[in-house]
Amino acid sequence: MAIRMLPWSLIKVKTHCNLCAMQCGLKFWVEPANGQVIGVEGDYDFPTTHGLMCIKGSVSYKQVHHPDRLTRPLMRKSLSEPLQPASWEDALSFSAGRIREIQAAHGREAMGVYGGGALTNETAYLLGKWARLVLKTPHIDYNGRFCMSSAAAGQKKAFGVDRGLPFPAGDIALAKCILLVGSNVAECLPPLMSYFHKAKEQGAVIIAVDPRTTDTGRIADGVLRIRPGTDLALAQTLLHVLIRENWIDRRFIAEHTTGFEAVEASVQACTPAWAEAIAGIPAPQIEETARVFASASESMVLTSRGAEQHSKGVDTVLAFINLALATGKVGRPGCGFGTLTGQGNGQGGREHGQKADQLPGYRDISNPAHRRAVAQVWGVDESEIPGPGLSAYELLDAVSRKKIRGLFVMGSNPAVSAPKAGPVRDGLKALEFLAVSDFFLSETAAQAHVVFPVALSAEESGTTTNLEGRGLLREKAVDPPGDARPDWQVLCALAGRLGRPEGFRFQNSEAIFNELRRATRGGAADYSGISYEKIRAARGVHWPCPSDDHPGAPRLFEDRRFWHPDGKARFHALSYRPVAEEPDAEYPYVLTTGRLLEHYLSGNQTHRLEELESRHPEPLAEIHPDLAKDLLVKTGDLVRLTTRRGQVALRARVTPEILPSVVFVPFHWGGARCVNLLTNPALDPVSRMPEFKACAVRIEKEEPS
Ligand SMILES: Nc1nc2c(c(=O)[nH]1)N[C@H]1C(S)=C(S)[C@@H](COP(=O)(O)OP(=O)(O)OC[C@H]3O[C@@H](n4cnc5c(=O)[nH]c(N)nc54)[C@H](O)[C@@H]3O)O[C@H]1N2
Ligand SMILES: Nc1nc2c(c(=O)[nH]1)N[C@H]1C(S)=C(S)[C@@H](COP(=O)(O)OP(=O)(O)OC[C@H]3O[C@@H](n4cnc5c(=O)[nH]c(N)nc54)[C@H](O)[C@@H]3O)O[C@H]1N2
Ligand code: SF4
Ligand SMILES: [Mo]
Repeated sequence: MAIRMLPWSLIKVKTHCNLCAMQCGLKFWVEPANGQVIGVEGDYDFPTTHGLMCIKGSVSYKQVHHPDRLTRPLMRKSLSEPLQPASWEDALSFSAGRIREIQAAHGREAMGVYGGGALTNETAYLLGKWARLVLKTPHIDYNGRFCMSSAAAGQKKAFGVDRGLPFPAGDIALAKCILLVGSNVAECLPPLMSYFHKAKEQGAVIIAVDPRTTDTGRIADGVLRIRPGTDLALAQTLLHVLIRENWIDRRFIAEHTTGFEAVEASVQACTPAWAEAIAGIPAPQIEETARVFASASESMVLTSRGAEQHSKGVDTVLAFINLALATGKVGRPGCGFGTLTGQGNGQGGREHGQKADQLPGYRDISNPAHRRAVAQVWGVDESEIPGPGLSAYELLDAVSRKKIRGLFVMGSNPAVSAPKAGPVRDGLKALEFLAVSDFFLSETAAQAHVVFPVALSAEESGTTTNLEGRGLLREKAVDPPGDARPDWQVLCALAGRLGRPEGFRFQNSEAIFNELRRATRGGAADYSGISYEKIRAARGVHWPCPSDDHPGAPRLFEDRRFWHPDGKARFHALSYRPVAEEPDAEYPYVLTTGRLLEHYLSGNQTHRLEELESRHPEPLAEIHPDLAKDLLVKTGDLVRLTTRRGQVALRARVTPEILPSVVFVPFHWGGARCVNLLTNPALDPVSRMPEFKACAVRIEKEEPS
């Protein structure tokens, strides 16, 4: 075997993985002679991940020089023509022309913008500013609506602030009991497992709540196999037991919270027998969970999308926060409630104004004082900033109803990731103008009139904020290929063509970040004291960081002061409600959806990498042996899944590690294998999160044709 020598001149550029919210610290190996990224290693100095990464991070650098990269703008006047390479000049002028025409004929609000949690803070900030000042439309939202919106709304209601983990990841290792609800850490945030392992070594009890026993469940001391969409009943009942046994901290409740009396009354009828009937978890397991949670010196509740992607996601989050508050297990190391953020910049992406109801610094677009603060930085009158717009699914639905006639998508692939994807795709196809910026041609970009080829994170510096609220810097390692440009340059160029260049003249992404710092000053997510230099020196700075000499705030609520004006956390009295679509005679099972280790979201970045694709080349429907027996199906056989919204045929994987009444399908595939052709867009009334995790499904054996 030939030994490949690494060039002596190899440069190692410190950066972070461009996929999930772990934002693993990596060093890209760059060969200076040809400006190629030729490898990667873990960065042992990055304090959150200590050199760890997952299989995706170990090969994701291969995106940089991938032959599928978009290197020239693509364009066509109508969908009946193929996309053709075009110059930037032509693509930008055509786009500006179409936008002008649409807005002249149908009003400003006929244009919509759809962003993503993968965008850097700089791009997310600029996209929000661009939608509101250049397009002057209220309709900008982003894919995080499908991701963190329920967790964010719950934390904001209860604590007055939303930072996914209000403590550093290292605190997980200090917990003695961890309730992990709807969270598959082992596949979705693999390096975070090191903290769970450490906690276990130090005697922690881990209880997972999931309809499946995943690799995460395998390290747990117990898995509560819950019926999808019933976590609220479990949380209510855990609180019932804590109160019944007097395992609550009345002093903490009196000093640091409000609203407990109403909550106490609201869980009176929530007995373990009641929860067993709803959630399918044996009553003794619920009693035991409450006992372990209460008796541990430090207990923690962590939720992820399994608990949150429901039409009652916010109430479910609030119910689990109630548990932490009632036991006083908040605000000291090893204790607390947290949500595990998903996308690379899922945290920063929801702070800087690409969400329909927000302005930078986690400000509220309906609050006059917040609007004035941002208007001042933008140099406009407050009245120039539009009000709140439509949420992500409602925006896509407005496309179907022709209320939105033109759409600009940056950093998302809704043709695969949106619920009820059939009508969403039809809507995208019927748009008068669709522009997409991406570095690979996604299923959404394939429906566009204009595709802007953009830089990957290795090709442009920019900041992200990881799952602990730590602002990070990804350093540029190489130049973008061909004519590809950073996202922010596309926005600035279009601003010029649309006659609004003021406020969109930047030399580099650091200049945008410096404006973002000013725009966030005084907001909840205050970045004003964070700078590129400071991040470089400290390997990240946690917000809030309100001044140059402030070190950042790894732990919120340390002095048990919460962010409501009175410093107290809020209990919320809740009442149980079932999933929007319960199984019945026609659709007798529950379909739930989620992730696999090897693929990332809509798969546009991972299907192209051989090492990942070969390990998981197709979506499999996980079903229990009892169900398989009834259907006369074995692993590898084709099954047809049918819901009220569509049909999908997939191969089955028979596994005892799922509830017999449930089918699990990963959502990383588009086309006819897209599970979102089946999912239910029933929305949470507060967060507008769709019910990705539970709908009624029929399953039949499909005879090969
Ligand atoms: N490999 C990989 N990693 C990723 C991603 C990826 O696509 N691939 N995406 C990133 C992103 S954006 C996100 S948001 C995170 C998501 O991270 P997770 O939320 O951990 O991932 P999911 O697989 O969506 O769901 C977690 C678990 O919820 C369970 N579940 C389903 N329904 C229910 C229910 O009703 N109640 C409960 N308690 N559990 C339920 C599923 O069986 C699943 O094991 O992962 C991030 N990391
Ligand atoms: N059934 C089901 N559906 C789900 C979920 C589920 O659990 N079940 N989970 C939901 C969740 S949590 C999420 S986060 C969404 C995510 O769903 P999507 O928003 O579709 O996520 P991605 O596949 O990451 O799409 C990002 C697109 O932007 C590109 N991209 C990445 N980085 C950049 C960048 O910096 N600039 C630009 N211009 N483009 C970039 C990628 O190549 C990709 O094409 O899916 C949701 N949909
Ligand atoms: S995908 Fe997530 S866990 Fe894997 S290397 Fe990238 S940031 Fe780390
Ligand atoms: Mo997500």
